[in-house]
Amino acid sequence: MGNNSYNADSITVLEGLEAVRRRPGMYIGSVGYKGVNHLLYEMTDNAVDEHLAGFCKNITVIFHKDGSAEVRDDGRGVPVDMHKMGVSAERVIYTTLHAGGKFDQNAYKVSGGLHGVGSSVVNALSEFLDVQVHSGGRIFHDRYERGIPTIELTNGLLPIIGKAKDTGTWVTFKPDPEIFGEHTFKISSIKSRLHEIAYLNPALTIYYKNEREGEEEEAVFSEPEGLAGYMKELNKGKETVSEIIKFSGRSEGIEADVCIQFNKSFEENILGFCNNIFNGEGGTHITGFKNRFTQLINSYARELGILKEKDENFTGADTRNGMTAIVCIRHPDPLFEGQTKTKLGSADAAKAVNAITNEQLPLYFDRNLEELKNIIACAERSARIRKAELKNKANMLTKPKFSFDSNGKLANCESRDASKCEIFIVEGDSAGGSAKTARDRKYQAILPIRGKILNVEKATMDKVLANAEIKTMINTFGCGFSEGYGNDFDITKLRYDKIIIMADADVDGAHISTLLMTFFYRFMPELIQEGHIYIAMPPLYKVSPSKGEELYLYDDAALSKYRKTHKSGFGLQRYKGLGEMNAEQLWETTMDPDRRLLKRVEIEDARMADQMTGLLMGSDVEPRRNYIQENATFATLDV
Ligand code: 1YM
Repeated sequence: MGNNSYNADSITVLEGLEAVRRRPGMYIGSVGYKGVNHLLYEMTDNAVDEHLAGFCKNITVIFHKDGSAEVRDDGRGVPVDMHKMGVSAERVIYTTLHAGGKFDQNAYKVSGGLHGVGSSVVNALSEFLDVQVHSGGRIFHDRYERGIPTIELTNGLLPIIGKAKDTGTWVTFKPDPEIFGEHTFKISSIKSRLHEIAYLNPALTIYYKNEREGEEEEAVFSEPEGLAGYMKELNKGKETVSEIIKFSGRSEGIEADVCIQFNKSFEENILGFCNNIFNGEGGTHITGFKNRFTQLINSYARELGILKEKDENFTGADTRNGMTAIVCIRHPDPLFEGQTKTKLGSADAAKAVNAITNEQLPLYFDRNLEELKNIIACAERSARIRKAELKNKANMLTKPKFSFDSNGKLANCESRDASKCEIFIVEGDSAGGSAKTARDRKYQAILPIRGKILNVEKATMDKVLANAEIKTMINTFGCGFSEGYGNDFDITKLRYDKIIIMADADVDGAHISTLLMTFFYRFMPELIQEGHIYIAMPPLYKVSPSKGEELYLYDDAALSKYRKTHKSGFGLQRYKGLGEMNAEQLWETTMDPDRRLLKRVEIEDARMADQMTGLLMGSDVEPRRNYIQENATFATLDV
């Protein structure tokens, strides 16, 4: 095929990219900051694929001042030679939707959803995209605007703009405001993702640089210890009761790396990854691992005489009491399902991980009997408490408390139509009082909580359940809880469509929100997954101009914007806490469904909160203060 056939095809090519621009959500999920981040992840995924193919060791990610991002890798460079379409292969890769051709031969591609079509999707949704390919001693250049090439080719090939000593691909792109409005990269999420990629790929180094005004910083993510390093991070500040156990294997064309360590907490924290993608909703790989682990522990416990003939088996939850684990698989053709398509659904993954665990873990236990005994002791402890709890729990949780202002605390709403009801969890009695006055009694319930709720990260299960605030929350929501001792959670019983955390817009408020998110993440994760948890966004400022209307401003960015248009002649009031607002103001700014701003808590926020509580509750005051101040506004809006 010659040039003409590409020209003819190029019409359909552009139509393809136009389809992406018309329905961006279909390709990248959202047009909020998550969509913007997704563009970056598509680019880094391509670079990570090149690493997995064995050709790239370093990836650089730079956020430029103009809102663009640049990703560089030192791989082979995107192919620039003539493609059968009659133009440089690079053009085909960036302009056609299914240019994953060669990629499909890679056994394991990272791309969780787009399977190599990523580059063209990013191109279609970018105001501009600039490519430099370093290969064969030369630098090739290409550029696009909203997916349309702006560089003229010579005989179908790219211009050469210089000599290169290295090889690799450098791509700079700017997410198109026509698609994403004002949304830009959420860099805190990107940084944790880059760090995660470094843990999952121990031979890869990732350089990160932010050049955006006021945000300048640099970091290097390199984790040669891999999953073991990740485990150390996850268990930081916890008292461990076993070594880090690591094993790997291959079964049915699926590779798995598993890392396990027990600590003295009573919780279970198992992270699943498939092809470098975090599976927030778990999936078959985790199920396969859990099932086999429980079977192994039970059979060892019997073999060692710890479980007698008359004893019943440990439950799955017993055997995972105090377990942190990372299950990381590579699958040639994974299937994702669930609310957010982050749950691994491939049935063969369960079988494979089950088989690999069964083959590898006994090799470790047979050589490390003491470790095995420590781990069985965790299961025994859990079983003991479970039996004691069973009696206790019956007393604690069966009494339905659903009355008006029970304990003098909950002010319930009148309606029993859960789909219309919402509950505000308010810190402090005084703010709680204003909220009770301000609310719409028909649909809005108020649950004041006193002080800081127990840090569920640190507390043992029995303490958690004995805590008054937590008991009240479990009773009030109506759907039980899930952790450890059997899963009693039933989301269909939820009495409120929205559970809204309302805390001060300051350091302590951020802390309380973090603790509550950790609680939900641990005990009622489905509430987050199904989108029932929100954070209320009280205003930070009220401006009162000498003429014109008073205005509430919700963040510092809004204030600087306001200052630009109103040089002087306005009063400025800064709200430090909810308590400073009277009931009417509280209603207008934070509670009225027609005017308020709510931020829906995503499982990612909660996962970060979960990892943050260690930091927040630790004894190091200084890093904690820094963290909270940097992140007091972590609830960025994605509306
Ligand atoms: C900053 C983004 O895209 N790097 C990259 C992409 C490719 C290659 C190398 C590559 C792959 C292969 C052969 C192969 C791509 N290749 C293709 C296609 N970095 C970035 N680095 N040679 C080079 O997979 O066989 C698409 S992307 F289509 F050619 F395979």
